[in-house]
Amino acid sequence: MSLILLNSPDSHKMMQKTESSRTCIQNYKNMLLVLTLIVVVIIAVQMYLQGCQCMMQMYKSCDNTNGFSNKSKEIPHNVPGISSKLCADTSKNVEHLIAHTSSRQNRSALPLCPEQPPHLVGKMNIKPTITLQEVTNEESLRNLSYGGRYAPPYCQAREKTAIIIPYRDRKEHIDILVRHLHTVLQRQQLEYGIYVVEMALPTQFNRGLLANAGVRTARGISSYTCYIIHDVDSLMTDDRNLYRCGSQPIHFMTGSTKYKYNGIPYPGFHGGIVGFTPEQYKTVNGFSNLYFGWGSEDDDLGIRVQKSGMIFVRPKEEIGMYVALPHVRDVSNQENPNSYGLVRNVSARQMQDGVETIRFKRFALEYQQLYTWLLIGVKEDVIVKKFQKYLEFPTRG
Ligand code: UD2
Ligand code: MN
Repeated sequence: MSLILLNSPDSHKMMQKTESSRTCIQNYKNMLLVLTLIVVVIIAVQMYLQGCQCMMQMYKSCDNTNGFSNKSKEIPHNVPGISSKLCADTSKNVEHLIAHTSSRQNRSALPLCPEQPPHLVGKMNIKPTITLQEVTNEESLRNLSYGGRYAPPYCQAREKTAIIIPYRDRKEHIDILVRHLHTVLQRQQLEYGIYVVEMALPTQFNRGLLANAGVRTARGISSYTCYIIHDVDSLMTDDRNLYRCGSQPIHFMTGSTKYKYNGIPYPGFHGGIVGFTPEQYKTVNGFSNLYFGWGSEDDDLGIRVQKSGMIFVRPKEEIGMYVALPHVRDVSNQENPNSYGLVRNVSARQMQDGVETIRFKRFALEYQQLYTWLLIGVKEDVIVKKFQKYLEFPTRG
């Protein structure tokens, strides 16, 4: 049957038709192929670009800062709970944070929050025995974004504050403090982020250096307008003590149960909680990095402020009262034998020893639910080497 058809004129026409429809189908197939290829290329380029971004964020998260060799880039084995996987996990959180930040890009359309936050309660009933249950306000925790960040939903905050908490091994304290802060700072209508800055063992604790590392990290994450360095064990008792900055550096504490609510222990006292604008912090060059162990880094800071032509201001006495959570002296924060000498030569080293010259290695940066956690490592001998002559001042007694 097919042979007969082939020889007829009709069969010729049909063959031509079949041939042209084949060509048509072939063209169609080619077009589809080209289109698919284009889509695949677009997707691949996008994935590549995203990959680069993640790698950059991962690198940032595990970055080391100033002066440490590449050899010391690995996470040391003696840091409890830290593994190299942490960096990958951290980068995931960074993506959330980026997504969150971009969803906020239209904040500038909101009206400015009122000068006086309308929902403040004034004096709060806080006791040194406060429990986790008593301090927890679920709603304030639900409002948070990754890394313990918050911005008022209906108005533009007047201040963007980074709370920086030098920290080591005070789990009960940090759990209570951050919950208390989230409740109060949201009532104060601040835009804020909380940074818990921890120092890896075995180095003696260094509160000033941790504050500087916290500022360096926070300023790389967002453009804060106010840095507040905060003890882990001090809770504000009056929410009119606004965590904003001013034209002069602020010492927020006018008294504490630690000092029997009896004012500050001496006139030049600047311990507990202090606040600086980025410009002020830069001008005084932050804290000294040389105070390993307990004591006097706050006095050094007071001298820096004074030598820079500024003064520390405080809120009204009744507003600046704090409750101190009880503790004993920490084993890895023994009284610093060099502090007596160091506070006597602040201006000689102020500009070479501070936030801009700090040397530390970033072991981890994690955007946790209630705060951003930073773990750093430092080498005391590397840090003090250049300043040895200042440590050799005769000690007390
Ligand atoms: C006073 C000051 C404090 C600081 C210190 C001397 C007050 C209210 N505070 O605190 O600002 O000048 O003297 O260095 O007077 N930390 C840890 N883990 C440690 C050690 C310290 O988390 O193992 C942190 C924590 O944030 C703590 C802060 O460092 O609140 C100060 O250390 P402290 O509480 O042991 O010293 P304290 O109470 O004498
Ligand atoms: Mn304390």
